[in-house]
Amino acid sequence: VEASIPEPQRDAWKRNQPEGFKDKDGFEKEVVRHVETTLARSMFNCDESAAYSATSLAIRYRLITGWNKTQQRQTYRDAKRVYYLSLEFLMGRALDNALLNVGLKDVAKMEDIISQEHDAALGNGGLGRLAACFLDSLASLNYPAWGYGLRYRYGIFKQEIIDGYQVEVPDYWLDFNPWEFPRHDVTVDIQFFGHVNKTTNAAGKTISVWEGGETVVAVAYDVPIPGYDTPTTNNLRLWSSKASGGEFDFQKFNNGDYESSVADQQRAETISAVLYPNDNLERGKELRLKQQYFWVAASLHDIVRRFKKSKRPWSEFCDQVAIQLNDTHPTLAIVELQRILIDTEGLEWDEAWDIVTNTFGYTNHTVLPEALEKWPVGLVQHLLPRHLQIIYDINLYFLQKVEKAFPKDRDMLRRVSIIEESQPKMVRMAYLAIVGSHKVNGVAELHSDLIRTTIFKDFVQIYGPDKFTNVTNGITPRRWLHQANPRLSELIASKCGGNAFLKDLTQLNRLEAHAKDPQFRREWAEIKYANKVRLSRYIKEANGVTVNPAALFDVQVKRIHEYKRQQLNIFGVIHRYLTLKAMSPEARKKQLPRVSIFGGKAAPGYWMAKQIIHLINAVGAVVNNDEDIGDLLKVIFLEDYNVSKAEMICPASDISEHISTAGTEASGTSNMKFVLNGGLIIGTCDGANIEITREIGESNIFLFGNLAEDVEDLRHAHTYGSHSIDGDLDKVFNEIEKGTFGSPHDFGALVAAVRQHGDYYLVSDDFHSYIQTHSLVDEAYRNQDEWVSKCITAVARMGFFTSDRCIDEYAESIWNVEPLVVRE
Ligand code: OAK
Repeated sequence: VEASIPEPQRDAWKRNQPEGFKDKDGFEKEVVRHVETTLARSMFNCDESAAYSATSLAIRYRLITGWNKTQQRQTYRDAKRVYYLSLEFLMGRALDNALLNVGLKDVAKMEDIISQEHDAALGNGGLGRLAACFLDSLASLNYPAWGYGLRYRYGIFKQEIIDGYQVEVPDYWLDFNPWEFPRHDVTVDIQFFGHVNKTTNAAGKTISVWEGGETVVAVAYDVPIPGYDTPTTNNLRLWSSKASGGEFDFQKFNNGDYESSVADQQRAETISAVLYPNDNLERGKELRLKQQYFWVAASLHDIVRRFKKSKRPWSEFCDQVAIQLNDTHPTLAIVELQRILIDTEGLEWDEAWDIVTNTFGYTNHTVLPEALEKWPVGLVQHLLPRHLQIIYDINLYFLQKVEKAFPKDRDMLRRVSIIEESQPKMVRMAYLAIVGSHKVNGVAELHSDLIRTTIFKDFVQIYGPDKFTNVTNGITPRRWLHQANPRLSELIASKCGGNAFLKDLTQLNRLEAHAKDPQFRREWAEIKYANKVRLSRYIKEANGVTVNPAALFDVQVKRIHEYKRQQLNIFGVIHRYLTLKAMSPEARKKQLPRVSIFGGKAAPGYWMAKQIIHLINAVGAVVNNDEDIGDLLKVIFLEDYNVSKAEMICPASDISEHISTAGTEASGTSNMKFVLNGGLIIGTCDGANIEITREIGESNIFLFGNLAEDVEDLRHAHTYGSHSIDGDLDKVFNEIEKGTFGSPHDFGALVAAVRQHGDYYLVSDDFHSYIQTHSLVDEAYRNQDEWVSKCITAVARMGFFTSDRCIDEYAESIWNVEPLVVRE
């Protein structure tokens, strides 16, 4: 680092190294200093919110020093960097994570202060949270890496439940954000609209010049990402949009055209104003495409600028830069880099295209047809005229190759064309991403197999199987075990030789020897119970319902989606309720008490998902107040599920539900979080459930339901054969229709989806097996010693599911990058 500082400044730098605090006293002094001089408040009226502000300001000082050094080191050593482009980073809270990662967690213990922090909720669900886990692992493994995203003014909406219905409230989270650093000097002008001119350049070559019609400025905001117990603090750069030419156009303003001058400003700021709240769904809105290009163009400009500083030839670009596309949202980056290379830098097409394809990797996160991005050609033409030309050229050269390789297969060209010849014509972003990348990966084995054999099978024919690979998802054990469940983490550490397992999760296997140790089991169970008590208190506060912490806690928290099948769960709950009601009081006394806990947001425009939320709440209102039932069954919907709530909920679950229709959930990552926190799973053979089963053993998981390979035939039979509904499910429907849970009209669509509309998600086909498997869960839970042993064994075998392992796999097989070890 020292050598990277120019001579005249080096001496001053050496003499003035920031010192920071070294112990608890020094830390406290810093906090008080911030309360009094940064916040300009007296310690007399330092409330918890001010304490949070001052504490985070004290801690961030430590981050900044490590961050500066990391950036200097990475620049000086000029090693290959990874750029992770994601439209979502679902970070959650930063303070607790920062305390842990920089090693100050023991200096400052303060739950009340930590809980003052607003979640950074710049994401919808799995895809965004995965990006956040990856940033943690990249830094913790010392990879030189940057994240690039958008700085939304509003993250995912806050969910309120009013009369059982979801109501969306804006999430303005930027009031006080000590974790971001505006870089008003790092800006990029981004163009939209306009037209393309052909001119001749100095070398006499005809080139295309894009004259944009509107310019918006991208301003960088940087967020430090500290690694756990490493000297690396990486950077997450988020772009914010603002009008070019300052706040508003003074010329217009002075001419009296106030409205239009303000309108320009607002149009520009709108680009980064709000996160689209859809999970696994693409709605094709113009503003969304603007967001994508704005973010991608700013990021590429930044990456190219950094590369050019190194004065290397273009042929070395892909030795210095690896760019990962988190789903197809950043696919325009492929086109933008090609445009920069041929239009601005004057490279020949083939040379440029070689660089482009060697730079990009594409991760697919869904096979759901409604989530596969397509943009109308006319819209792309209007917004990005030069890019559309390049897309057509990319497609032309690609199809020429395909035609050569498959001369007799005319239909192949139609099928794989990047342009879908529909009315209107569409650009197929996933195909563009495949053609422009050197590797394509799915996120769990089944999912990677499915993309190879279904949605992308023609491309496997064309490129061969090696271009398609699998990297099974993982989670960071720092946040999802140590931070979320400190007592369990401590107990594990006591048997695994300290905290080393947090950096090498396979060391959890040392727990296995203790799975049957009665004393260890007792301590384990006691921690689970305490976590359930904590959640029960929260439920009492938030929902006003008293739940028994000794009951079996059955949790399903995730985005509400028909394919994730919360409807199957609530129908199962109704079935349980009816079964209990039909019993004699004596028989009831022998039943195991249960708490069914739901949580999750529905996309605001997803009507069926909102019906599901309403039904859950309606069932809760009846069941929770039924005196016959008492503690035997409680149904809870937790409002506004988010990352910090997940940190409280995961440690408190006995069983969690991962029950998607087989073949629809690409991976799932909360399944991993629940098992790592000593809970078991009830699930289908889908996504990462399959690999979790392989790792932890079939006897430690409750699998049920039809397999992915049977789904197509079953759906076909629903439509063309006779479709009979499961008898128990029929009884549930009849009860709903009797009005037991309020006006049956309200839930008609949920029933009709199964009875009349082909039961696309196979709820009826899986119902019997689901109910039976829940009986097995009850039975297993009665034997607490056995149950706890299963939980311990499962945790011991979860080492594979750390995001550290994922990142090493990406680094080795896709990015070809290495950690930057510190030599100082
Ligand atoms: C969101 C928008 C478009 C496409 C996919 C998603 C998404 O969130 N997919 C989810 O990604 C997670 C991380 O890979 C997976 O674990 C989930 O199964 C998948 O639904």
